Parts: sequence; structure tokens; C-alpha cells
Amino acid sequence: MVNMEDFDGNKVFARYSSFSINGESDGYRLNVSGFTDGGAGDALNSHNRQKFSTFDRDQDSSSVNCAKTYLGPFWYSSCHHANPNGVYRWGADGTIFAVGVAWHQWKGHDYSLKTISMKIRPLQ
Ligand SMILES: [Ca+2]
Repeated sequence: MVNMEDFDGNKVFARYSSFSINGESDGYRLNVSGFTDGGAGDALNSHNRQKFSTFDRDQDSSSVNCAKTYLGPFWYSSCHHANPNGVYRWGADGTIFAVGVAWHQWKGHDYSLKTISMKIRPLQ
């Protein structure tokens, strides 16, 4: 479950029925499926099956290091529709493209969310 909120008090979510991460030998690859739209849109779809990239370990499918370019470690592809570890920049801000806490399918690349949280629970 991914919950998020903007600076106008609007709250939406994206829910996935399945979420898992592969081991270190496979680059902590993300597996996410079973999307349900709570108004946020499916920003993680393009991140599915991607390895986790950090400043010191570029495992994304872009020619650049997406973690360095967008200032946050994540399961980048080339590069992102979601950037929850990005820079907190207080709502709409296009000064530097897409470096904020973005969820593109809801607010675009240059709106940095007030809050975002990702929660997982084991299968019953
Ligand atoms: Ca790369």
C-alpha cells in the first residue's frame, strides 16, 4: 500500500496485491503486481522488475546513474515515474527536473509530495 498526500490536504493511494524484492545477487529486483487505483495512478508499473540503484551502485537501465540524477535511491528504470526518496521541496517546484518526492501519475514530475509511505504486510 502506497499512501500519499499533497499540500492541499488531498490523500490518495495505490495498492498492490503482490510486492516482493529479490536477493542481493539479483540486485534487490522489485516485483510488484495487482494494482488497485485509489486515485494515485500506477506509477510503479514502469519500475517493476528493476534492480535497486544507489549513488554508489548504478543498476538501472538508463545510461546515466538515475539515483545521482534524481537524488534518491530507488528501483529506477530509465528513470522514474515515482521518486519517493527524492528531495523534499514543498509542492510544485520545477527548478530541477523531477528530483522531488514525485508520483508522476498523480501530480507530475515537478510536484513534490507532502507525505508518502509504502507499507507491506506478509501473506496471511
Ligand atoms: Ca544507469
